[in-house]
Amino acid sequence: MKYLLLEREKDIAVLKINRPEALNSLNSDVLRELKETLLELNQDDKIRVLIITGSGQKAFIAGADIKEMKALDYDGGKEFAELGHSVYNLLEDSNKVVIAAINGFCLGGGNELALSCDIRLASDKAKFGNPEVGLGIIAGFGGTQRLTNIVGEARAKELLYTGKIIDALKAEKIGLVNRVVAEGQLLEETWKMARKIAGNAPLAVSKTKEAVAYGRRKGISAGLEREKELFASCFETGDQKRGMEGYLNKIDVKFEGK
Ligand code: DAK
Repeated sequence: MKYLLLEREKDIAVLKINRPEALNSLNSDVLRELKETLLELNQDDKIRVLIITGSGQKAFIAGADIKEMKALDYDGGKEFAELGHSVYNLLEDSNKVVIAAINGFCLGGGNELALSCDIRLASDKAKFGNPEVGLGIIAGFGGTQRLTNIVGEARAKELLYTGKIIDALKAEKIGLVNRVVAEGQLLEETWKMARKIAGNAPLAVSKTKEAVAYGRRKGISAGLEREKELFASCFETGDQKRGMEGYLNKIDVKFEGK
């Protein structure tokens, strides 16, 4: 792969967008590589948590590649949108927990990619925004929907209509990111969270992710119904027996994902 670096350590993988000369902006080659890698990772049952970050000190992802987009016509725009949406849906629906470690500029399509992840941790140097309307386009990689779901309609509209850039503390204040940490500690803190999640019962974690997504898509009543079914299905797993025996006998448990 030309633009991605993938590392694995036991049950955690780190995927780095590696195009620092263009602030890790997403051209169609980067998006195609992302799609291929996410499809492969989804088949890998050993990986439980995926961390996504950007290469270099300056940017997580400074958006979709403006140089490439400039030449697009309607059909080209549609093709680009299909590709982008397929990647972002793969992230959102991944059977892994996906954590974005946001190390710098997180703009446009970069912010939309972060919004497709389960959890966002940001360095105190990170900057966020969706400046698309200043370029004559909309936040078309899911931004109008996911930003609204995550920060609420009023805040999403303000960001999407003004295109303004906000700092990490403001992003934390409005719920765009889970937590802000000192720049030098971003990866360490992200790993800590990843290990904590990876140490829990994998099926229980992925069923939780499924229940949350189900309710978001189909509404709360359907989500509550689905939650009941998923809860019941936990009692068919060995990990439920292991987890509860471990608790009652005061011993640490190694979950097996079965
Ligand atoms: N695209 C292409 N190149 C980029 C880029 C981008 N988004 N962002 C930065 N670069 C390149 C710069 O052109 C420069 O390249 P050279 O001139 O050295 O060749 C290099 O990265 C370093 O950037 P700067 O020299 O500009 O660095 P500064 O520190 O001065 O400024 C900056 C950093 C992040 C403030 C600035 O680079 C900037 O404003 N970048 C653009 C940010 C932006 O507007 N991002 C949003 C892009 S629009 C779609 C749906 C959605 C989208 C697209 C399609 N469909 C449904 C089809 C999404 C659109 C977007 O994301």
